Amino acid sequence: MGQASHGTGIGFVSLLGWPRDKGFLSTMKITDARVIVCSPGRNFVTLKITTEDGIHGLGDATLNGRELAVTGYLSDHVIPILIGRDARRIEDIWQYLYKGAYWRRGPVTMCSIAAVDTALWDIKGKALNVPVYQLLGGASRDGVLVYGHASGQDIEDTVQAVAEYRKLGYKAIRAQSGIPGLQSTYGVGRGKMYYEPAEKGAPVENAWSTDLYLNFVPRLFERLRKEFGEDLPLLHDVHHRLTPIEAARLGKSLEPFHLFWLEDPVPAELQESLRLIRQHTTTPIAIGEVFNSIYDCQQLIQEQLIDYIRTAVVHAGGISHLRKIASLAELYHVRTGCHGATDMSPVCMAAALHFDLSVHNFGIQEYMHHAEETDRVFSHSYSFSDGMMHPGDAPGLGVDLDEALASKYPYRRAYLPINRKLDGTMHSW
Ligand code: EZ4
Ligand code: CO
Repeated sequence: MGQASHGTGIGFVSLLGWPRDKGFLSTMKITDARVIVCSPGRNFVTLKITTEDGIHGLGDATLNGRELAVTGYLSDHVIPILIGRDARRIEDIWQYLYKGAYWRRGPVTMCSIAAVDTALWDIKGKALNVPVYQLLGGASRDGVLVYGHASGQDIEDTVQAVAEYRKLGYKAIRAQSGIPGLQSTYGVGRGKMYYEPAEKGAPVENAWSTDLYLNFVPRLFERLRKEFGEDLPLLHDVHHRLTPIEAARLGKSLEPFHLFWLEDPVPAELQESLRLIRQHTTTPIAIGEVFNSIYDCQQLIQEQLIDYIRTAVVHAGGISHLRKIASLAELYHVRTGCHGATDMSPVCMAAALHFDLSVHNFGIQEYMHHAEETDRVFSHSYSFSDGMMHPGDAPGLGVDLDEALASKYPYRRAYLPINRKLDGTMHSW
């Protein structure tokens, strides 16, 4: 029943007696949905849903390095069962795709559901002529605090990069630095204002030494505090590279420099491992950019093992699911800190900003501005000023996709780097 009976006039009468195919109001049927893959600076996957009244909505579906798996999931398995559904029933469609798949969770599934969910929020905003944040309860703050990425080849280079970010108005800054003795490290790449780790061809191989890293990082932050004083919020991303006891040592050694957060100190599949880190340090912990559901962070939140939850709209089931994660987190004094690197498209960035502006327990938003080609393909109403961002007041998400221009940037297979210890052992990147 459901879709097939729409408009036939033969009503299915449920056990409660309500003719389910009629509903209380008229419907707004989905008439078309398409996946647009483009590579303006880097690869992006976007879902575009159109309704019978001509309104369209966009959802980001980009899964860095595994983009076409999501494209196939959407085109082959989701779009055929979306056509004809009522675009206004966002929660019901979310549950239809989640429960209806039988198979639970996973990045490919959750990215696909996220894309549909995000596009439907965009459509609802446009249909009601309001920005999405107004549908989410309205603004809880005047603007969204963001942090930028400063990086350098060595400590002095990084000090300079942080100074440049301050000049640009940033009120919070993540600092990553090259380490003497290692050819490359996470977060230090092409260009000062921009870090895009995915490369064409086979994955680049980085070399790693935990010993060199652990000795080096406290020196970086000692120098940064000396230069910039006590008040500048500083962040650092470990990028899943330590064991729990190593992370405990790092957190402890960074305490004098009171970071805003230490990100992904360990790979977090083993959630109880965070207990060990917590026993040793008061450095705030942020985790979750690779998580795709509330079940991935339930223990971390309920045991208060983290301070910031980093799940992103595109990778964790869309605006609807992220709100549930935030509500759980709110109970436990955990705040949000959405992933916002360049491998999430401006559609995701806009969705994150609507979420950030509205959700009560917002903490901070990562912001790494996109390449110029990206911004030309995805024009957007969000803006940055004086360290803060705002999603703008355009109806819906406030992002448009120029499909003609997008078609000039065809997909190019690219991979994130891999990481090996100095003796060749495979390590987390
Ligand atoms: O390396 O998004 O905090 N930000 C990050 C990112 C990730 C990339 C991987 O696709 O860790 O820069
Ligand atoms: Co990170």
